[in-house]
Amino acid sequence: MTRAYVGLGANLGPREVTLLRAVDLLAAVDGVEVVAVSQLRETDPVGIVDQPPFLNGAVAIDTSLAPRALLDVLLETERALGRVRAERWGPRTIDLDLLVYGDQIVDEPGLRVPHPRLAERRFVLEPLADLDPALEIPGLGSVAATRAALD
Ligand code: GSY
Repeated sequence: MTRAYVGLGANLGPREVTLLRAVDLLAAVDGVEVVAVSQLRETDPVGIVDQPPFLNGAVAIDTSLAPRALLDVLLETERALGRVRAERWGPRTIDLDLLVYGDQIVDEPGLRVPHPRLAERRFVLEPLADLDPALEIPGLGSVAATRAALD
C-alpha cells in the first residue's frame, strides 16, 4: 500500500455535499482506503479571480492502485458526480487532484506527481498540513516548510 494525497475542490453547487460524496465514493473503491480527511476551507479563487469562492480540502488514502489507475479513479469519480467545468481555470462542481503518491515522482503525459503547482497553492498546502505537516513532498521538502516559504 502507498500513502497518497488527493486534493478536493469545488466552487459550484452544494460544495460540501459534493466533496464529502467524493470521499465516500473513493472509500468504496477496491484498493483505496481513506485514512483521514482535512478541514474543508473556503478560499478565494486563484488564477481567474472573478468566480465564486472555492471549498478546498484534501484526503489521505492508502492505495494498492498505481498512480495512473488512481488518476483514472479520480476522473471517474468526478464524472460520477456530474463534473461541470466550462473553462480550464474556471468554476467547477468538483476537482480531484492527485497531489502526492508516496515518494514517487511521475512525469508522464497527463500525469505529473507531485502536482506541479502544489508549492504555490496555499489552498492545497493548508489541507495537507492538517493531514501531516511533516509529510515530505518528493522534490520539495516538508509540507510545513513549503507552506512557510509562501509567507
Ligand atoms: O485545481 C484548482 C482549481 N482552482 C482553485 C481551487 O481549487 N481553489 C482556489 N482557491 N482557487 C482555484 N483556482 C483554480 S483553477
